[in-house]
Amino acid sequence: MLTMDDIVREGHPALRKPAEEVPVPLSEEDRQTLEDMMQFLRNSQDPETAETYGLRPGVGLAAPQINVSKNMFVVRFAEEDEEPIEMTFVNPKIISHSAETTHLPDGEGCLSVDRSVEGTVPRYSRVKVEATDENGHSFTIRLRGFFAIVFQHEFDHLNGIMFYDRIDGDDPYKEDVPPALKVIRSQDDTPLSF
Ligand code: UDB
Ligand code: ZN
Repeated sequence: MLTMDDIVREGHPALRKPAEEVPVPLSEEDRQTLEDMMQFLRNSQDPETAETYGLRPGVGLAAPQINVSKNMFVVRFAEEDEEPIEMTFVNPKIISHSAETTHLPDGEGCLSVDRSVEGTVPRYSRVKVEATDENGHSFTIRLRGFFAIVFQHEFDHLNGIMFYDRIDGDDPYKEDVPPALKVIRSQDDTPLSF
């Protein structure tokens, strides 16, 4: 099983490298990796298992965070008294998004970041996404609310972007700015995003 020891932390090059397209249909290895990632989220959300293994309760995990540089991630969360929603995104694309932006009032954290970072992270309020599931079937889905925020956080990991790249350094709690970025340049000076 995956534990916190399998999750790479800030400073690891896998977190800054754009991930590779996943061949479809998925290999047995890629499907197993996704299953292990989802099991990590389940374990981390189970208070007893989380306590036993020292897991932070995760709502999303992207493959680059376990040093697998592939375009895939898993998301899992439960609203009170509801069945948990589990979703796997392989080779996701944002087809369109709202003009409206949103943010979590208390900012964001990350399983790969062992410190708290002040400031809010602007996200699109709604995104329309095209992706492939773990069985190689493509689907389109509209996301809003917390789900849309988690999706965008994980999607950023596939492009080497960390949540704090999107916090305005001069005004960390600035409201209603588009989720654009200043160009971040990797060590070999190739732009990662714009
Ligand atoms: C998380 N969990 O899993 F608002 F029910 C975070 C950690 C880093 C704090 C473990 C989280 O935000 N849980 C949460 C938040 C709520 C309501 C609720 C549970 N991630 C995933 C991650 O690092 N993926 O790469 C960070 C989240 C910050 C915003 C979206 C993802
Ligand atoms: Zn993260």
